[in-house]
Amino acid sequence: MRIAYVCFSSYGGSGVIASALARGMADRGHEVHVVCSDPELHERALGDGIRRWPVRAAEYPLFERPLYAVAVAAALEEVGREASLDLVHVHYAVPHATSAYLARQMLGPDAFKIVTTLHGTDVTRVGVERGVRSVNRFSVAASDGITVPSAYLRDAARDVLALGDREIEVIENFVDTDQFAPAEPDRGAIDALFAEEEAGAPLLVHVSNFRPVKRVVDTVDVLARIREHRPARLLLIGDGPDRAAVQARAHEQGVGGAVAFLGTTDDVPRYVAGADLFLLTSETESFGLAALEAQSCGVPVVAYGVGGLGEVIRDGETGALAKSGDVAALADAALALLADDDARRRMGARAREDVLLRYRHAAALDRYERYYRRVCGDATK
Ligand code: GMT
Repeated sequence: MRIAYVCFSSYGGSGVIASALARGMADRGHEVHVVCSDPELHERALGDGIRRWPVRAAEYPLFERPLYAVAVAAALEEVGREASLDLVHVHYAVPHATSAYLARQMLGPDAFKIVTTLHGTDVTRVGVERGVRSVNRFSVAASDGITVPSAYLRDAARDVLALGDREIEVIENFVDTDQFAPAEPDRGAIDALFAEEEAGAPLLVHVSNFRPVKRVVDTVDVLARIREHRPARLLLIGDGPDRAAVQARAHEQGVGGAVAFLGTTDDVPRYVAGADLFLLTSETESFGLAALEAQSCGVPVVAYGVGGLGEVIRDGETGALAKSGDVAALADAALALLADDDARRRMGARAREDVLLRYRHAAALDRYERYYRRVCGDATK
């Protein structure tokens, strides 16, 4: 098949999934194109044999913002014309589903089929804002296929995007289980990130883009509560708008020496695999790719039980879930696991087994391939 993927370049699960899918489909012999603002950012994941189409959003003093949605449509129209596509698979509906729709209107109804994968806040937050909702609903409904990574998001999408009895396919996210694998912690490298007196203390790790929805400040509050009972440290990976607030909270709580900020890194698996526990404090999460990556490393996840996280983390088996916003309950769950090394290791081993059983890359590629064929029917060119 000839497939174009559309995704954001910024750090985020939807871009990770889109670029891994693009790579996997190219390896299976499909002709693959990727449309995004800055394909360089997905360079490592994409590799050779995939054609990149940068989005060139026009800026002009009259416009308050660059015309991103229009530029994605223009790029897709160009790919469609040159490559005679079978399928455009957009990741994150806003505004990609709209851009794909517009490109197809320009090229003609048989130009390509459109599959939209909804990822989270394109349904639960920005996708239902007043200035977006009607266009988002229309564009998602106009897609030939709709997929979501969890049953939770399927139900939410049906409800808030008013999709009626429209078929929505649940295809769970996946992880590279070789890249995210159990490994001996690099103790020297980890100790070097913290104050000297914290060396050797149990390690909690959190990875996110530090947006308000992740409630990263809560991770510091959880650490502070844990430290009322025993030593522990917290490694924060990633960057984003809330970073300064998190730093300020660590200072306020008097745990500055026990909190390290690594920023964005390509070395995420190395640090996650070295954790005793992974901490996730999001107020909503359609799936929680970071939790899946931790489980793939054999690290139990302690999280608020929101959105689709209950599908990814089996409470009491592969991790522990607490009521949303209940910092004390999260700290208690972490304390119980830190107090019992055997139980924690057993949980980590079960987490890894579960990932190998349910979330392998190859199995997800099979499912997407079957789905693409169903959507395209006999229409592949
Ligand atoms: O929805 C977002 O705010 C961004 C999006 C992203 O690009 O990372 O995150 C969503 O998609 C991920 C990949 O499917 C999921 O793992 C995240 O849980 C989901 N985020 C939210 O639902 C907040």
